[in-house]
Amino acid sequence: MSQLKNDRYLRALQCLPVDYTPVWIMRQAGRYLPEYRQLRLTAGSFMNLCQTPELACEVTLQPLKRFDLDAAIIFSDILTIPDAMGLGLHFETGEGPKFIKPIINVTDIKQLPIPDPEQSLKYVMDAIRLTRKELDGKVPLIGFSGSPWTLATYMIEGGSSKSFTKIKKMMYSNPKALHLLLEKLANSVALYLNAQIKAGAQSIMIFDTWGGVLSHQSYQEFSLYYMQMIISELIRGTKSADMLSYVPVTLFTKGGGLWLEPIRQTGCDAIGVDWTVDLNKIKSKGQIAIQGNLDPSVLYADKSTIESNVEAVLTEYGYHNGHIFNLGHGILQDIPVEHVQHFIHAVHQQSKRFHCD
Ligand code: 1CP
Repeated sequence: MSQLKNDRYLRALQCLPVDYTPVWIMRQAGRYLPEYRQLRLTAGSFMNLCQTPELACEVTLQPLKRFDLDAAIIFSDILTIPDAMGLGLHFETGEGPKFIKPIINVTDIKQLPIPDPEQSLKYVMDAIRLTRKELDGKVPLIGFSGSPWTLATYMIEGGSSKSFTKIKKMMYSNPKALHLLLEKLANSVALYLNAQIKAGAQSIMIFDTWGGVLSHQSYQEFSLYYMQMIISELIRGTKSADMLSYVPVTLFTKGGGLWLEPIRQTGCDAIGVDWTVDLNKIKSKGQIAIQGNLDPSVLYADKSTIESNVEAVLTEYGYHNGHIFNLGHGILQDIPVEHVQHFIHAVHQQSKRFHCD
């Protein structure tokens, strides 16, 4: 296995000293890049991009060819699991994801299989194996999954939602059925992530994009509980001087700023936070890593505004170890590519002074 040439991201995840703050961008491979749009056109569909390892690998590497990023994230989607469970995922042009067979009742839930990741999701593992080879130790490769709650929202709503009425109706009228679904998803996600680790993922991120729509109590019961279950089942290795012997886990609940302490108690290595969180107020800085949290819309601004907003986030985090710079959510699709360049450069340049011994 090749040596890692840039281990800043893995070091920051373990709250170890670094010379500058590592940065990567959620959804860094995607529609704001002209070369992505071009390849997506040739591939014919988004799912074809994901399911062809050579194409998924190429898309993963696209942002790294342009920018000095400190990590790569495998190009795929959180909805690969529901698709492998037989729900029939498709993307209509200009619209979000849709399922042909959404979950309607408990009978549907009972019939769902738990996918074998080396069978129906083998294309993800092949993409990881190929990308590790192509990266040749340049930066670490992140594997990922959606949280059970977030996956369940798409499976029950049948696609994207604003109000989450169908899943909330099930949550309050038939909580047992929802728990059965979440348990199946937690088992599937744990198998899927362990297979990604085995295939070569060097860090894991769990996207709980819709955990923030829950009440304080239901968040614990319907989202956090299952993420904790997954984390306890992951084969993460052991921490040692060799950064490659341990696979850290980042847990990101969008809108989860009020629940950082319960999130920390899941045993994750890093907490992803959105832009509503004041990094100044996080008490556990330096003990657990923090990823975030620039408002993605800041990247619409001019160079000096981007720089001053980067400076503000760095200053809020301060001189502690364990900061991974990122946006507070995915990059927006109409952000100019040069602005992304300024942003990454600004993080690297301006963060140096926060890391002097
Ligand atoms: O038309 C296209 O080209 C498809 C656009 C697209 C892309 C580029 C989708 C459909 N997914 C992706 C890639 C993707 N999705 C990655 C790639 C790796 C990266 O560079 O970061 C990742 C990590 C995801 C994860 C994902 N998919 C999440 C969690 C993170 C987040 O942004 O909240 C969610 C919620 C999805 C669902 C999904 N897939 C695609 C879309 C447009 C959506 C969101 C729909 C919605 O808003 O409900």
